[in-house]
Amino acid sequence: MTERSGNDLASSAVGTGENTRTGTTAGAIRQAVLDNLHYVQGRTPALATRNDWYMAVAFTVRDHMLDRFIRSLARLADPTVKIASYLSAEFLMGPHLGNNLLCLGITEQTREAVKALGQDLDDLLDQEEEPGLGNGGLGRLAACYLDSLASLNVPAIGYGIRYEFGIFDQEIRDGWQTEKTDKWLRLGNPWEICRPEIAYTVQFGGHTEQYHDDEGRFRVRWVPNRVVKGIAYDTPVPAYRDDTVDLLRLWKSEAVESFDFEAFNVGNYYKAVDEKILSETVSKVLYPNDEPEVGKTLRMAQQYFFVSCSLQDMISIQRLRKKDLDSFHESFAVQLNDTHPSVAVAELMRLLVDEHCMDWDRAWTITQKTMAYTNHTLLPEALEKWPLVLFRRTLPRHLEIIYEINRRFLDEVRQRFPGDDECASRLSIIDESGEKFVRMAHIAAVGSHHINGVAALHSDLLTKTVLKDLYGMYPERFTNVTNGVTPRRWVALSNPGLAGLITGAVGDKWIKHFEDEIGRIEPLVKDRGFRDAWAKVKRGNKERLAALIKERTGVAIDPDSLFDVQVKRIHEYKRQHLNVLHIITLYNRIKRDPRQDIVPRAFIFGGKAAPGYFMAKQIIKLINSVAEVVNNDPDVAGRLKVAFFPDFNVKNAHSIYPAADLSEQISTAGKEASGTGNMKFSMNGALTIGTMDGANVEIREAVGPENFFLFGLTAEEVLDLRAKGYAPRSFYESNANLGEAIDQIRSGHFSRGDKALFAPLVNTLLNNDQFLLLADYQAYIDCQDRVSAAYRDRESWVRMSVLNVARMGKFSSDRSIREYCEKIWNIEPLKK
Ligand code: F58
Repeated sequence: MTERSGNDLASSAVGTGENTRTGTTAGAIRQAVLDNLHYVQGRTPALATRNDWYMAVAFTVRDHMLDRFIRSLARLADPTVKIASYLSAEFLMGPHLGNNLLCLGITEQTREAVKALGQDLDDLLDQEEEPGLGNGGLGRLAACYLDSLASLNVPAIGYGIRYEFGIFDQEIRDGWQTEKTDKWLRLGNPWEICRPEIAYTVQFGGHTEQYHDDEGRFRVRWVPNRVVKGIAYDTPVPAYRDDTVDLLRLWKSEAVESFDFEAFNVGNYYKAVDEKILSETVSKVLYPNDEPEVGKTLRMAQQYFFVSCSLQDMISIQRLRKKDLDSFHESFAVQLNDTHPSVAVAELMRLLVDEHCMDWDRAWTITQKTMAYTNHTLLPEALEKWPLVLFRRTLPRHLEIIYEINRRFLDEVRQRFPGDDECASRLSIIDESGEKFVRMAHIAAVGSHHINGVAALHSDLLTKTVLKDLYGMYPERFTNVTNGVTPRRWVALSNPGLAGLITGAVGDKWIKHFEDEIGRIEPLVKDRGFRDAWAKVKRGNKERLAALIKERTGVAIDPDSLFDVQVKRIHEYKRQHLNVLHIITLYNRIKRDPRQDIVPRAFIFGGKAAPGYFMAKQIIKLINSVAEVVNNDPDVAGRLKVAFFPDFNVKNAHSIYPAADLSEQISTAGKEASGTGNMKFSMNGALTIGTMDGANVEIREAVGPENFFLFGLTAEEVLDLRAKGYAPRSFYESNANLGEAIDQIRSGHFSRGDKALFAPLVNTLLNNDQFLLLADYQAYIDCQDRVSAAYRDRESWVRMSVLNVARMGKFSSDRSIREYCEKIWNIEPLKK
């Protein structure tokens, strides 16, 4: 490699194959890393920190994507191309470096290149701080979908918020969760490109005025009392081994004028600074709750802020295409990821009618042809609604527009169901039963051409429960798209051992065409050598996880034990405490007969609790309290171990899913919309113990009922039991083992004698067991006994494990995205 000047460097990069900036040999990559270390980080190798090296490698990898990124961006201006706009308040992308290397196909060369520079690629991968811009499944789904959109060559933009602080970092202190601010931008973010010139103003508050314009038309003017600016930050999202690089565009809020020099005097100067701080708070922090926040002005401001920037951006792309707004819906398919962006319905109407003088009916047709809404919950309390008073104060013009939409909608309702005032008030976008609210699911549904749930059972239950009346009104709009996860990140990247084994056996097409190709490993289930290699991969993954758990928690677990894993947000409906009741039951069996032969298990938990969710925090404390007793009891002799892995996030998940033997998917039937962790586990060869809930139903059908441990009440039985009158105490009183476990928790057996500690949890179970733990307890224990028996026959277990992976093709997010394209967006993936 020759020495080059800075100018050479700038001009040599564009579009050529084997130059020093984007060449793919180890030598070229090595030189490019050195150049970036020098020209971007401003460091010599001798003084470079690990972060400097990470940044230099990251910039090198980004350089490799830019040419294709620029070309993909240019394609957005092509008027014949329809763009999928995925609007989501959360994108939980996970670390970028490893995934981008994988997609570009330069991991091994890069490993060699950094080795020649005295660095270890795994250390540099570990250096990356992941952007935790999401709470859980919903945000991670958005990230998997972007991966699939790119890999299927669908022109797409993910629009969201560039939170300065993402989901909090979780630490465990004395068994309790504590929260630390997530300062993910502290050391710089090499993946984003700030585009200060792509900026839009967003208005808040104030009032509206009616007037007639020069042509005598009735118009409304919105006079806001606050204005902020949204700046675009662009992150490339590469296809797996293909040319498309899609766009994740996140908005950061700023003051419109950072300093008002005109009015420079002491008083106004401080006012200007205050204004700047206030403006920047809009995108400051992700709300860490897994249920909607009612009445938080800032949360509502965040939603409107990113929706308005995104729609203005689409309009400006439409202008770039030299097309008028009459064909907006032909250029954009907007997907609303839950109701968080649903103010988009009113905002698009405002932009078309108020700002672009379109007549109402035309604007409404375009809006409905543009929007589609995905629902992610069946919990009635999780359906978003905003207090009307707050809505009027923050978005006065939008409230007027919503009233007009509602007036027309209710006319339709009354025509359809004449005389049924009850029905009209249930359907109304405005809830007037008490304090007035705007029902966001209703505005989303009324303004959309399609409404979908995220698993077959969920979509079906939606039409019978929380969206029943809307279904009665618009049955043709309802459909299902079962969730999926990307096999790139969740198998190829995070489980290199398994990926290598599969590729060695059937080639590597499965990574791009999981749905069609992964089934090719099924015949190998009969191959002894393949099964042994399979078991060896799992064993290696378990050893690595055991070492990590030792390092993070101090708990030593035996890689030969059954790894029984439950990782997900902590929530009562997900029933982590049912899992705990099983642990206590096994513990009691050992205490009764310490010498009995039991299957050793390591119970691994992970997940964050919303900071204000008292019961979820109790559950974390309970897990750690039971762990303390069980892990240290000499009678147990290490045969049961319990570990709470702190700070479950995408990076940690990479180590956890591949090491699991058993996947816990034990929510109360009818509560989990889909689940996606269930898919990640099964794709990595874990067997599932689960209820008939969410996508478990479809996973079981796909992998075969004989390869799935099913237990518990069905959604229908849950409803029946509740209707009959569910008395949890009767289960407690009639089941000795259950009674014993609950009494132990209550008596302080796991809390050093502190009887008060878990009283709230025990009282809830005994008196108000909403999630039917006690009703499902015995079925769960019996099923776990079947799991243990099955695990004793390792040969058969490995066979089931292979079959699980072989039959998971359907759960690739590529399949989900193809369905969105066909059923909802009317987009054909671009042919190359
Ligand atoms: C999840 N929802 C569902 N919401 O619970 C899960 O079953 C499903 O698989 C997943 O969506 C993807 O469809 C979820 O993660 C949130 O995190 C919201 C964040 C904002 C506040 C309300 C909850």
